[in-house]
Amino acid sequence: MEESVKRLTEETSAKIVACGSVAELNDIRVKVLGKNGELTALLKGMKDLPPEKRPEAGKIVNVARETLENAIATRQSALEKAELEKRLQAEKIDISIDKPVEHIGGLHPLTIMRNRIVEFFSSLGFVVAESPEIETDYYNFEALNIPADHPAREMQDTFFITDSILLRSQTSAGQIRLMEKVKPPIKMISPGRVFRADEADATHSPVFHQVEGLVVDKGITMCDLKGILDLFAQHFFSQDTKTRFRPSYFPFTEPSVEVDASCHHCGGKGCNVCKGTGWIEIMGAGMVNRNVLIGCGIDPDEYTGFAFGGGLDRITNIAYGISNARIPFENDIRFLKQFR
Ligand code: 2NM
Repeated sequence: MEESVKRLTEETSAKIVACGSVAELNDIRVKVLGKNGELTALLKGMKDLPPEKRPEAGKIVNVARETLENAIATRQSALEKAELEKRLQAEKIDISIDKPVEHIGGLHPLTIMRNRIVEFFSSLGFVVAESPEIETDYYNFEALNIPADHPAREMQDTFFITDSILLRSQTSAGQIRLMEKVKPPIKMISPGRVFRADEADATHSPVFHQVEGLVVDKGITMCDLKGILDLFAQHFFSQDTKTRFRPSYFPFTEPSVEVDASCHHCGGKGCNVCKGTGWIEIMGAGMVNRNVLIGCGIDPDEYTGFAFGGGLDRITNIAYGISNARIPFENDIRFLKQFR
C-alpha cells in the first residue's frame, strides 16, 4: 500500500510537470484524485487492511492527496499564465506599423508662388486686397483711363457678360476700389485670376493669374519702384539679379515701363533662355496716371504713386525653370509631385 501510494505520487507529479495545457492537467486530476481516481481507489482499498494499520495508511494517502493537489494548483496557475500570454501575443495589433505614406497631396506651384509673393510683399508692409472676378466696365476700364475705343474693350479681347459687366481682364480694378475707399499712404498687392478671350497656345490661356502692386504716398518716385523691384527680382531669382526699365505704354500709368530682370540662367551673358539678350521680361510698371488718381478722389498734386503688374504664371515658370507654359495646367501627377 505505502509503495503503491509512493509510486503513484511520483508518477503523477512527473505527469503534472510534463503536461502542456490546463485541459490535460484536468484530465490528470480526474484520473488520480477524482471520484473514481487511482488515489481514491487506494483510499477505498483501506477497508481490506487490518484495522490497526488503517490510520497510518489513511495519513499516507491524505499526505499524497495534499501533495498532488498543491502540485496541480501550482502547475495550473503557471499554465494559465502561459496560455494568457500566448493569447495576448496572438491577438496583439501593431498600431505602430511604419508603412510609407503614398499619394499625399501638395500645393500647386502657382499657389506656392502666390504664397511666397504675398509673404515677400507683406514683409515690406504691403496689404493683400482681393476683389471680384466679375467686374463692371467702369472698374475694369474706365477708372483705369482706358478710353472707350481702346482695343481691350473689344469682345475678342474681353469676356463680356452684359454690355457693362465682364470677367476682369486684370486685377487693377482691386486697386481702384481700394484707392476710392482709403486715403494714402497705400501699399497693396492684388494677386488673382484674370480672363482674356485668347486661344490657348504655348504662351496664352483664357484664364491666367496676375499679381499687381500699388504704392501711393507723398513723394513716391520711380526710384522707389526700382528699389522694390530690385528686391523682388533678387529674392525670387538670385541675389545678384539686376533689373532694367524699358519705355512702354499703359493707359493707367505715365510714364510706363517694361521691367526686365537679368537672365538667371546665364547671368546676363546671353543664352537660349533669354534668346541671347541677357534679359528676361518679368512685368509692366509705371507711375500711376494723374487721371486715375483724380478718378479715385486722390489729389495728384499732393500724392504720387507707382504700380506694377505681372503674370504669376510667367514668374512661376521663370523661378522654377518650367519651360512649357502649358504643363502647370495639365494635372500630370509626375509634374505636380515635384512641388511638395
Ligand atoms: C500693370 C502695369 C503697370 C497697374 C496700375 C494700376 C492702377 F490701378 F494703379 F492704376 N494697377 N495696376 C499696372 C501698372 C499694372 O500690369 C502689367
